Amino acid sequence: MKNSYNLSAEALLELYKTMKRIRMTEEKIAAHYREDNMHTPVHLYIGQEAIAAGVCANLSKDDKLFSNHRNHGHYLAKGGNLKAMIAELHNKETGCSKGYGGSMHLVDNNVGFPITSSIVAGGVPIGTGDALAASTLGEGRVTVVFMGDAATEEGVVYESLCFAVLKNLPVVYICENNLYSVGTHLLKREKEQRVSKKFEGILPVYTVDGNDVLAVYESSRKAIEHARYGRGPSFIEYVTYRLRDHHDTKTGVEAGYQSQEEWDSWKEKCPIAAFERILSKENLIDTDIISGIEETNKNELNDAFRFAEESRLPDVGNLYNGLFG
Ligand SMILES: Cc1ncc(C[n+]2csc(CCOP(=O)(O)OP(=O)(O)O)c2C)c(N)n1
Ligand SMILES: [Mg+2]
Repeated sequence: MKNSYNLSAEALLELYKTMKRIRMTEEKIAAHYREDNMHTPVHLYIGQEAIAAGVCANLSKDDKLFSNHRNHGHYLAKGGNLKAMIAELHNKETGCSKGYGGSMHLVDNNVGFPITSSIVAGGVPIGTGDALAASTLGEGRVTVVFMGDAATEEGVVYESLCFAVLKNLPVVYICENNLYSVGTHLLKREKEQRVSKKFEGILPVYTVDGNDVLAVYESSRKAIEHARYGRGPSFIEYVTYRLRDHHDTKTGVEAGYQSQEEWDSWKEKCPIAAFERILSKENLIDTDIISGIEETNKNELNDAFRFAEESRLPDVGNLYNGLFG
């Protein structure tokens, strides 16, 4: 049965569960990071969960997602395996990238997660090339490329967008504008706070509240359908904020480049708390249901960490396997 949001109760709850699972995973990673068992930088996704959850709810496993350094949420929302992700962060052979990649290089062909580039904007031309392959081979699938606001400052993004338009490729570019590149605010780098403005005139662009999971779901649904039915690429800018430091577990306030007022105002706009209010108004959630979801996530996370800790490191003899040569 559909409600006023035009989504079934199950679909709404699924969006909530995905966000909650990502948040709890990131919090657990943060809590264990200082123990020094994860020899990898971690770029936490806390505060941005609505984007991965809303976009990926419109993708099938065959659709491909090209991510960036902040990829944990993208991987989980795309159907990635939690145990394999946590093992990868521990550099274990049971990791989704066999322990070779660490946090910034999650790869899983089982769920349409073919490569993750930590070069800012690196995934944009690669994803565009993948969309060319999908279109040439008539595969009927869609490619989604995630990038940050700073990635839009790289020339290769213009080249990729123009090429995708020229070839009418089935690709959706998702920009998570969290206002920062490491510790530098967007307005210290660019004249405009709306990064999609730069691409107007190249392809259809949209700017959407990235902390509103329903707005994310609906806007990406339209763009993904547009691409799937041969009507070409589009670019969506989701405005959001990360509530932790660029690649550490503290906050940007503690790191010294975000003001407490700014951080507080975005904490107020937490995408999960906002959606909880909507779901409880619709009588779809209550404290018991939330506790049940939290309990499930907690158990699943404990299992995943145990699995990672008990797994073996990769064999040094295999170091050169799986490389392009
Ligand atoms: C080409 C390149 N330049 C610089 C870096 C160092 N670097 C890593 S992440 C990052 C900031 C990226 O910001 P943004 O694209 O907005 O993504 P966010 O971290 O905010 O999610 C930078 C400058 C890099 N990895 N690649
Ligand atoms: Mg950014």
